Amino acid sequence: AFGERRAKAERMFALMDRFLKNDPISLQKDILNHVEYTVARSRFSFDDFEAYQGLSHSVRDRLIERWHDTQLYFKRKDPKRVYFLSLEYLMGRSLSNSVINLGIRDEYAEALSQLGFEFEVLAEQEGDAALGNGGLARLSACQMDSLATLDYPAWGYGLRYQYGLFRQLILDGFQHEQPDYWLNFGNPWEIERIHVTYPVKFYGTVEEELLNGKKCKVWIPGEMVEAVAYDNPIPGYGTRNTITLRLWAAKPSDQYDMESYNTGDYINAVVNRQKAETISSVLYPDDRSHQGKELRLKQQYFFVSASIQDIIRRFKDAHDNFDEFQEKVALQLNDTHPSLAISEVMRVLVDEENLDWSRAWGIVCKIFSFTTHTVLAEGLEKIPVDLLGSLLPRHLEIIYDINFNFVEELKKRIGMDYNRLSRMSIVEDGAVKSIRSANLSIVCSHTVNGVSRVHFELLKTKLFKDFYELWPEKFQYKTNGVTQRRWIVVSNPSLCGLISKWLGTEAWIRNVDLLTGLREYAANADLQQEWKMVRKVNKMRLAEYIEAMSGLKVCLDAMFDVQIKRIHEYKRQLLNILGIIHRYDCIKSMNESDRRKVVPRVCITGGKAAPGYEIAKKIIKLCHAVAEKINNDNDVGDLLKLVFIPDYNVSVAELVIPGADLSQHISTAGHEASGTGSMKFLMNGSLLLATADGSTVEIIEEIGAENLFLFGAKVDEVPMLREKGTDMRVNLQFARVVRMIRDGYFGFQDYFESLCDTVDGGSDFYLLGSDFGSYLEAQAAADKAFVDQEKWTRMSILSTAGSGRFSSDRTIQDYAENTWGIERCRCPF
Ligand code: GPK
Repeated sequence: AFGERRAKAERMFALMDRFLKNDPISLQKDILNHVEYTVARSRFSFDDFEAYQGLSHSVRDRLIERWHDTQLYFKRKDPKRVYFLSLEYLMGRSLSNSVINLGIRDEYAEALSQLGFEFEVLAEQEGDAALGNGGLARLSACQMDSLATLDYPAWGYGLRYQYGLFRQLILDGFQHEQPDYWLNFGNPWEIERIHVTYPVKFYGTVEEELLNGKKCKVWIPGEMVEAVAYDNPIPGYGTRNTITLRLWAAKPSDQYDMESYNTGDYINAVVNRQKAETISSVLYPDDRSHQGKELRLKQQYFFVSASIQDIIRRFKDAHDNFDEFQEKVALQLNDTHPSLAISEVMRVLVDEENLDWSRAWGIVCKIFSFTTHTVLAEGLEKIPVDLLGSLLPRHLEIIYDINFNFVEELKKRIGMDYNRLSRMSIVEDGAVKSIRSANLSIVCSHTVNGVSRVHFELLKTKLFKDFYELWPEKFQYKTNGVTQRRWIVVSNPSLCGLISKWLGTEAWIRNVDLLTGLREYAANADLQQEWKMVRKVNKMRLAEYIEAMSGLKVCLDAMFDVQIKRIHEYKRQLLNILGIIHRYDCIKSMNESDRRKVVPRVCITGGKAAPGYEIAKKIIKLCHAVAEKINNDNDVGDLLKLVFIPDYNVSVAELVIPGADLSQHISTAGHEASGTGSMKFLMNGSLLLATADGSTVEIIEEIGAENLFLFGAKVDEVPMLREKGTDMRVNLQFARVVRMIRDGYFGFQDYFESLCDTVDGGSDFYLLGSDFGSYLEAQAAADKAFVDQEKWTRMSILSTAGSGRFSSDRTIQDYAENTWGIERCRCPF
């Protein structure tokens, strides 16, 4: 039988093209075939979008080839794998990234040009995959790219939301949210796996049964849905390795609701069935605040349960018992969102695989690692016990048991210190009894990671102090990084070419430490000249976009000053706007000759506010109100412009970041766990204007304090300053700009009142008032540096040259070696 199967496989293989060819003629053929047979358009008449579809399907074929080989190779080698569990991924577009990582960008460009198309134009046809909110979600995407490139045997798991992050529509300066039904136009980057499905259970009761004389728990579910896998191949750069991001979609379960069809109400039965799909329908758009919503908890369990079943199935395909489980499986919790995975693994091992509790617990403690992305206790997730008990009754029992054992152990270690015991308990006995997901994750993980050194210090001394004192060896940090493939090679091709030319190699694309080689040319006049040209081209691209979008013409000689990120009070977009008002006010009061000395600025801002975050929405409106005033003031002209870029997302970032001269990262010290936007700007040679927060402290170490504009209170000064409060009688400049808003200078007087209240009148929690003076000084220093273009360009080159440490390749290698214990597994070409 084996011989026959083999002969059949050989026969089929002989019929196939073994490897798709990548010469321009073959590529043209493949694109046209896809236009005709996949997209079903006539090859004599198709538009740019259809050409994009044909093109991306031909790329997809090439991805699949490598992906099959990689998966087969992993299967044969059976290495320890890391499973990255994350509820959010901000992938953005895939086309350019894929052809670059496959190493066939130029071949495609040529093939398309022979067909009368331009690669860039077709690439613009693609919509973003926005299955996440902000930094945390984009970090997952960067890390997937690094995992593939560094040949690590890794899987990403997540949810296939039908609606990604809302689209931001600005009407009259106010944010409106529109649904992002991103799958409307098809998605060539995923492969539906109709046979990879798992049942996921909810609700019901737990009963005790006797099995072979042993008592065991049986969960009788009240509802069941099916999880279907959608695989997104992630190609590495300079390697054949192509790993899997497996996203789960919810479908009605056939097994479960056969019953309801016998009641005669056929229509209602079908309609009810369809409700299962709501589980994976929409991404929660609140960056970091979650209020114990049932649907959210269902999403978390749905994706965790399907992933764990998949992981255990894969393990059991190659092993007959669990002895080696911890040698083959590492589970990474991206924040606490997937923390139900802990109780799920316990449940499967104990209730379904019949392991003893203590053996299962021994395994759990060796496989989980947890990364936290927050600084604030308020940011920590809590699950109301009532909610958990009704949705997942068995999991609640298991978590109670884990907590009981933990607290007993703790009493032996620290005695009857009730305050401390209650702080550390996984169960919180408050007005609403709840599960502290972070405590659960710390107790059950072998390693807890922070995302920058400053963050790590705060974890040890504040947020997780009690746990750090108990288990200091569990705590580590891995400073975040971003992928230079997406953030230089894809988004800034001219800079990419320039770097390779001066380094004499493209090797930095896989080994980013080589960027330091640029340092020796930082003052070289030729490099400086070419560097300025590249920057100008990118500014032009951005200026065109701004004009197309808003009708505003901006001057290319002005300093492009950018702040783009999610809108949050702690990120202090308001400080930026107050600074702009101050600049405007100064210009207004100048005479002609003083005006001639002003360095012209184009201030560019953008970002989404969570739909329910009122103050953040007011900040967006204020930005528009101020822009309206400034941009229409003839006294000001080109000296100052303010633009809000609507609907900020990954592809907008790819356009904006390379065009920035200056970028702002100005959170109140001690509030930004890391920050990753700054790293993308740094790589692209934008100078930073920043506070000593998050990863900025490490950026300073790499590039030197003289190469960025630093200001504001330090982490350890913040509590004292908060106590003191801002004295408006001393802080006259600050008082004046806030007064202008209060007096209705920009209109909407009543609407902005509560926004002004957050920074004056003694509250000013984020210290805008006390940092204002030094903020203005840093801005003045930036103006001064900009006048000296030679100095500015040198600083810009040194920024790129010092950005190597902030590659996600470094972060991922550190995780692999020091947290997951996995090794590279490179599929032969
Ligand atoms: C942190 F807690 C959270 C969250 O819910 N969402 C999110 O994007 C960010 N983050 C931090 O705010 C950044 O400082 C950090 O760089 C990023 O996560 C990645 O670690």
